[in-house]
Amino acid sequence: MVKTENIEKAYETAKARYAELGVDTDKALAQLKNIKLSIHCWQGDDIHGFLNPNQELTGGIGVSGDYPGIARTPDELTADLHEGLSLIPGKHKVQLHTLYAVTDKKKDFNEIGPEDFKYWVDWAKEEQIGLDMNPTFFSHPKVKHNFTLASPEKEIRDYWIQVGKKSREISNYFGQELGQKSINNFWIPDGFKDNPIDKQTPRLRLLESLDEIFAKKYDENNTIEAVEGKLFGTGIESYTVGSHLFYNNYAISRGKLWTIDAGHWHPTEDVSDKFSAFMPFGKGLMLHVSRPVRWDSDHVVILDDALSRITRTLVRDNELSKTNIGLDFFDATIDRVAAWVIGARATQKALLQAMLAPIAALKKAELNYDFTTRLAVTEELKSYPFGAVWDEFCLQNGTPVGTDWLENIHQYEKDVLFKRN
Ligand code: RNT
Ligand code: ZN
Repeated sequence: MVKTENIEKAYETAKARYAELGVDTDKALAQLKNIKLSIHCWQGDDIHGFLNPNQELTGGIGVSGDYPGIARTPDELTADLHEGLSLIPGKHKVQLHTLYAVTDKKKDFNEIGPEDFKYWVDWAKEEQIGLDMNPTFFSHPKVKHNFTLASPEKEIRDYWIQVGKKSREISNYFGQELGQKSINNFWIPDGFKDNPIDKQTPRLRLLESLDEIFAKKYDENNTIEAVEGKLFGTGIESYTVGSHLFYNNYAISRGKLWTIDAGHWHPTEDVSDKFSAFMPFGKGLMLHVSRPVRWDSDHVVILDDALSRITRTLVRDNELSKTNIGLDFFDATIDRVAAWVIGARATQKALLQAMLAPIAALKKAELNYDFTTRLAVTEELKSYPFGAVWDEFCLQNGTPVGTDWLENIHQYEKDVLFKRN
């Protein structure tokens, strides 16, 4: 067990060290407390959901691993989320998918509406958290040859258009009931394994389908849509209808949010470099924080360079108020609850580290062409005692410090997860 007195001593010293640079650690702690992450429910059950859990996962995404304790029911998933959230400092949101509707009737995706998410809204009220939404356009027989909203068949498109419209009702319901804006994130898998003849018409069909879904106006204080593009998926390597440029243009021309998933780009591309190019034109961003290992592998997020670049950019460019930070990874080789905790805490650490910098002074140095100072200070900052400030954040928010939370996980495995199989 980490001793409180040691945390406090270390924090006082760290605070003094940062103050020498003109950085106010208390201010950073207060700022971090205001940032809600959108925790993805699907890490808890390998994206099975409750509507058709035996259907194979499609859309070119995949989960590997068979760690015991997977959540199989709404009560199991919410219990696991509750455990995970208790180990992540601060109050957050949870993102759902159509797949996670809770109903005892036999319902198809296009029939799922707000009434089938009452279970989640009641739970969110208890937890005092917000909910975000994602319409599900995969793992269903109506995905025909990898096509949904851009399908050449009107009947297929109409089916998925209905799913999209329903998701907006659901997201609006979340916003109304929980008193905080619900982001409704659209990602579709549509594309071709091999080189298409016609790259234009599928994109025109997607455009038309989206416009139809979004025709109805909702109060944006309750719900707003975000659109998520992709470079490729497994089995959809040659052409993705909803490419980045397509959705970038769509988001700007239709006043939607643009979703940037950290795994959806060429491995050497720095996604953080896109924020400042989009923001002057766009309404805001949704992020899917993820860790691609050589490809869009959706590994659990860790405090690495790619993550730090994302959070540093958001902090330095003042983009936090227009950015919704969601998580999107799935790993079943480790404890699924721990995966949430590791990924969320890493994201918060990266945010905090970004805040603990003399940003105004560095901007001034840059304006004065003093690139030496810029490089020297940012390098020195990397070994400043940021860990002590993070520990203090955990302490102040009543969550376990350091590796102490692992004890809770081991206990939860013993009491709950390992009893499931
Ligand atoms: C897929 C997208 C999408 C999904 C979730 C489950 O490549 O990243 O966000 O991961 O909807
Ligand atoms: Zn994503």
